[in-house]
Amino acid sequence: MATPPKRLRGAPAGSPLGGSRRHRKVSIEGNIAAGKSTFVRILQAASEDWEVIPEPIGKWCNVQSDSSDVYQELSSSQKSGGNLLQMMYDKPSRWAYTFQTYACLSRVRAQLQLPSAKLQQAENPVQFYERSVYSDRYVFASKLFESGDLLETEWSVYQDWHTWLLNQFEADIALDGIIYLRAPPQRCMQRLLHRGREEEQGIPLEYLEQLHLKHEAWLYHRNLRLDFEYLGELPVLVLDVDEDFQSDRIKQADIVDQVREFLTAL
Ligand code: UDP
Ligand code: D5M
Ligand code: MG
Repeated sequence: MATPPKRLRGAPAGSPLGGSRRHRKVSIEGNIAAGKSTFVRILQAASEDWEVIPEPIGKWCNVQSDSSDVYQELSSSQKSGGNLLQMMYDKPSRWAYTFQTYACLSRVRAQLQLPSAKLQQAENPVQFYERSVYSDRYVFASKLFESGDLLETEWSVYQDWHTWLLNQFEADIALDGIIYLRAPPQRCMQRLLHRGREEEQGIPLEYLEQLHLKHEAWLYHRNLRLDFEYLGELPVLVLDVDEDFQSDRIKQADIVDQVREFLTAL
């Protein structure tokens, strides 16, 4: 199911960030362990014109300082800022805000990433991101505020800088479309356990259910109040990924066809 495009966004043709040919920017959204990374690997292999920017989860699990002179003199234990993902799951009331600042910084960087030289030569270049600055806010931060892990003041401060920052960068980070990988929370839980990422082993089904409702309101029912005007009109392709697609070549080909069709309309 795809909603029709109402308005074109993204870096204008000829902009330094857009390259000589204007590339499309599409975010892949979905619950934890819905299958986003698996999905983008399939896209990466499907076309020379498509480039994937993965979620920087490695950075969140091993936070590093910068490469200043002071940093060079630190011992390796001093250098490691720790596993922020683990810290957030262990004590969300302490670490949720810090996590949101770092997640958003990584995503802004990702969404500003210039297309590779190869992509700049492509006929119909597309960059796919695993999640976006918008899921950070409308799925995770919003949920963490509702559960009391972000305090009222933290949530206000977060929204203030998030809106300001994205408005400053809008021309360069704006998306052209979203692909929503839709799966029941129980299926995501099954995949999460199968993946076995250590930091996530204590996640209860209830958390996935809450995140699912956020995704549904935002991308399926589309009745979430959004602070960025263009976002409400952005084309969304909804793909049902309840059934396994990782080991089904026919399903994968069908998914790629649906993505191609979606892209032609952007
Ligand atoms: N997975 C699966 N079948 C699928 C898609 C994914 O078994 O059709 C598995 C995948 O191998 C991984 C887990 O589900 O072990 C979560 O997938 P992924 O990391 O792609 O999810 P993400 O968190 O990135 O959405
Ligand atoms: O998502 C990677 C992991 O990171 C998963 O445990 C969810 C978590 N995550 C991602 N973004 C956020 C924000 N903004 N807040 C809190 N937690 C977040 P995966 O879906 O497994 O690829
Ligand atoms: Mg992933």
